[in-house]
Amino acid sequence: MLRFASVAAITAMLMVPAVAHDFTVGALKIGHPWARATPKGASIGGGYMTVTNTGTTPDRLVSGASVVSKSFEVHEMSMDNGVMKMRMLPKGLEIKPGETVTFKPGGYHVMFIGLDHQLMQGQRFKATLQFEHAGKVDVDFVVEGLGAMKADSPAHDDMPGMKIK
Ligand SMILES: [Cu+2]
Repeated sequence: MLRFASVAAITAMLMVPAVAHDFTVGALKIGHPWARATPKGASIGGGYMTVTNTGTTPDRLVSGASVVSKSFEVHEMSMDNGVMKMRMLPKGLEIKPGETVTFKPGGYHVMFIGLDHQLMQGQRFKATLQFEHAGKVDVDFVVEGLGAMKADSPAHDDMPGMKIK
């Protein structure tokens, strides 16, 4: 009896349709926004996602805001005298027509500056992305593990994560 029940439970879990964690504004599609868990006391955190421009004209991620931080910046990582450095992009980042830009650790990313609490794996929080032409869009960031390199926790499939706000 037990054996049958556990097989049924596993099958049922596999049957749960993965609800896409994508957002759309104008011709832009934002895929799987995620953030890394932060160490205790950290005041900054990184955010990642993909942005696809399905339109025929360029657009630009120029700024944003989040419910977990005082400010939000768009950054790039670049080599400077053999040292990997991050730099704020004052004019934001262009998304060319037909292009997908991947924000990922070690590359382009957004920064949550002035965190008001520690980000913990499995949490989700609201942020607003501001694009030059498409305008504003509210998204949910899912918090992955400390040092995560990509978004792969169950919370990402909209299973019940601990919503911060
Ligand atoms: Cu940065």
